[in-house]
Amino acid sequence: MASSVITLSRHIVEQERLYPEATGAFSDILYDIALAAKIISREVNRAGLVDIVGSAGRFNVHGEDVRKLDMFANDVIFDAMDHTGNLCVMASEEIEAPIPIPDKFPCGNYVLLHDPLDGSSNIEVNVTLGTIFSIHRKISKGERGTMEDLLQPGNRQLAAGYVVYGSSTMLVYTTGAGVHGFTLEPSIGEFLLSHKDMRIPDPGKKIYSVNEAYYKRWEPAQQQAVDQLKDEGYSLRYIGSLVADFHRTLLYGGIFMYPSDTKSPQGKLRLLYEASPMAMVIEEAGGRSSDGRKSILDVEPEELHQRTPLYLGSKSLVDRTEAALAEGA
Ligand code: P6P
Repeated sequence: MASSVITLSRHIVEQERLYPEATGAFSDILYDIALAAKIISREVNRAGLVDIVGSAGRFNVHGEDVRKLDMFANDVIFDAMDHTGNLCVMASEEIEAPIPIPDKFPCGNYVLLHDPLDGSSNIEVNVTLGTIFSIHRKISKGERGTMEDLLQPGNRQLAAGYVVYGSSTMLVYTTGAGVHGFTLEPSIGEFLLSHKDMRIPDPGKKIYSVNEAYYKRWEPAQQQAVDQLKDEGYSLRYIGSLVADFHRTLLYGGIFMYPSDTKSPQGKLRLLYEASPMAMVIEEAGGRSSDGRKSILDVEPEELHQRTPLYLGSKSLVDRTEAALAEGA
C-alpha cells in the first residue's frame, strides 16, 4: 500500500496528538462510529438481496414508517457504543426518549446524538442514504447522562459528521480542525483519506436544492429568493436525502434549503442530530448554516426532537438568502 495512504484510524491518532490532554476516549468514539458505519454499509448495500427491506411495521417518534434497516442501523450504533465506557447517554431519531447507558456498563464523559439512517424512505428505490452523528461533552453533574447533556447548542459540539452510503461509502467528519473525508475500501474494510481539508466552493456551482413542491406553502420572501436564483440561471438538484444533498453541496457549493412553511412552521429537519452536525461540518469547511435568521450552531435546543428550518451552503448564498428573508419578515 502506498505510504501516502492514510487510514481513518491513523488520521484519528494524528488528530488526537493535536490535543495533549486527550485521553483517547474521544478517538475511541470515532473508531466505534466507523465500525458501525462499515456494518451498516454492508447491509445497506445488500438491502435488495436479503429480506431486510420493507416496512418493519413499527413507527418512530415522528409517525414515519420505520424500515427494518432503520432499526438495524439504530441497533448497530447502540451495540457498538453502549459498553465502551466512553458515553454517558445517547439519543437517536428512532427513539423518543434519551437512551441511557445500561447500568451494568460504566459511563464516560461524552454524548452521542445520531440519525442512524437518514433518507430511509428511499431504501427500496436504492437512493443514497446516510448516518449523521453529533458528539458533545458531558456537562451534567451526576454519573449517568441526562437530558441536559443532550440539549446542548451546536456551537458546543466536539465533533460532527456523517456517513454517505452512495456509489461508495464515505465518512466525513470534523473535530474543529478541518473537514476530512474518508472513502471505504471494502476489500480491506478500511476508510482511506480521500478528501483532506474539504472546503466548500463559494459561490461554486450554480445549484440550489429544495423541494419546490412546497413552493405555495412558503412565505413570499422564500418564494422570491428561489425565483431570483432561477432568474440567475441556477439549476435545481434535489435528491430528497439530506446526507446526499448536503454532500453534493459541500463538494460543489450552492445552497440546500428546507424552509419552514404553512404546514410545517418549524420545518421538517431535526435540530440536534441533523441540522447541528451538518452545520458544524459546513461552517468548518468555510460555508454557512442558518435557520433563516442566524447560524444553526447558535440555536438553543428546548426539546430532543425539535425541528428547525435549515439553510446550508456557500457563505455568500446563505448570507443573501438570510438577508432576503429578514427583509421580507
Ligand atoms: P421531503 C428524508 O426523509 C428526510 O428526512 C431528509 O433526509 C430529506 O432531506 C427530507 O426528509 C426530504 O423531505 O419533504 O422533501 O420529502
